[in-house]
Amino acid sequence: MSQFVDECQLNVRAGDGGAGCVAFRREGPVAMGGPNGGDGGKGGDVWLVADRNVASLLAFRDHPHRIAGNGVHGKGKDLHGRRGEGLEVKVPEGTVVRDMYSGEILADLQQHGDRWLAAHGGRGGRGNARFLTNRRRAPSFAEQGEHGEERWLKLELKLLADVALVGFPNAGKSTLISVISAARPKIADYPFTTLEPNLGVVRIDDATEFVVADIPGLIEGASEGRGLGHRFLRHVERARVLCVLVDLAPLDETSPSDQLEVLLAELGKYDAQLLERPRVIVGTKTDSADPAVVADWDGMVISSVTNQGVRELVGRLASLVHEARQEEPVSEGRVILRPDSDGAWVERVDEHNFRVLGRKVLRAVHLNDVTTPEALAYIDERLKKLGVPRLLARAGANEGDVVWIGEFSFDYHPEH
Ligand SMILES: Nc1nc2c(ncn2[C@@H]2O[C@H](COP(=O)(O)OP(=O)(O)OP(=O)(O)O)[C@@H](O)[C@H]2O)c(=O)[nH]1
Ligand SMILES: [Mg+2]
Repeated sequence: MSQFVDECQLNVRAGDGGAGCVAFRREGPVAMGGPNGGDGGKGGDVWLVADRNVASLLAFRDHPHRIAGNGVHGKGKDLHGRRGEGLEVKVPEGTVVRDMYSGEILADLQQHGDRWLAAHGGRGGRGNARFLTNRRRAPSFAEQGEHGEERWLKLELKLLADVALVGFPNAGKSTLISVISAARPKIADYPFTTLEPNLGVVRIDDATEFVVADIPGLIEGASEGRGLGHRFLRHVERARVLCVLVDLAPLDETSPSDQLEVLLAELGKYDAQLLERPRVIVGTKTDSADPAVVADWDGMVISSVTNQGVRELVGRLASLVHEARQEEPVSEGRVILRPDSDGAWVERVDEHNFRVLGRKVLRAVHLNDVTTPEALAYIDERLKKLGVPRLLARAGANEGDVVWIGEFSFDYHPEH
């Protein structure tokens, strides 16, 4: 039943932070005044937000990349760069987010409004004005902007039907779903062709999407377990809207009104609340039906062969689904937190190579210009504050070993 699980890959990239600026005030005759380089703006974050109007992961199939805006670089005269624009990616309720490589579950976005920070925007670099100290009157360096986080995610969704097609065997349910969605169930001119439910996603545009379930035909007595229908009434139970198909050209010539009566009775016997569910009743196969029968039928009609009435039916279903979604109570959206790994740790790569990990440590090197001695001294100070020398000593590093932080490497010199 893998078709009930929708899956896709999603690449999220947060914006890069803008770089800090190195600049100095000009004060009349004084060639160089104090530092006034502004900070870079923070890069935009990418959030995943559960939205009940999205029904599937189809939107990501062909377009798996989602990118937030970069922060703007700082300028002189203490001008800070603007923040990058954040991005909210709408996903269906019930979407489970995994890391694509490890498979680890990162978030479970259950209900409308639940949100999860998928990629952190890079911090903006600080301008040289921030590095002014008594000892450092004319700081000649500023921080780079931090790269925005980028990662591949795997999204999974158990599809739930918004609309259930209900009708006698052979009423044309599978044919209809094949016309309005990409589902391709088996279709044949004998009853009980469909043995397992089929789901199809009807996508009108980015904002309107719903899932339709084509279930095996119901017969009289289904609610007591006759035929195949009983097992599948569960799917009907969870659907927001019912679409009852009445065959206007039935093989056994059961009249449309008799069909409708039996179908509604079976639904009601299974669960009385199903009769309260919004529903559309539609006569099928108008193209091959007796015109007198069609004329007698008081309600919507379709032909999946000529497409007559199909567009109207889809529109009607979409608006009932939309109304039903709006009526569902919305609780306060939760923010799904992700474990914070701000601390630093050391991994031994091999005998003489060590790798230091942790967000703050990586930041200290990535944000800074590693080419000027002044900036290097500043990085050294930061690493000491974060306890990196102590961690290296504890991990067994010796004089002359190589220490990797991000893309940079340093020789290790223990403190005396
Ligand atoms: N002329 C005509 N035939 C149709 C139309 N819709 C379906 N049929 C035919 O009716 C027969 C049954 O259609 P299905 O879509 O398999 O019916 P079903 O409701 O899924 O049947 P079960 O799966 O057995 O419950 C097939 O031969 C279809 O080609 C229609 O609009 N016009
Ligand atoms: Mg069928």
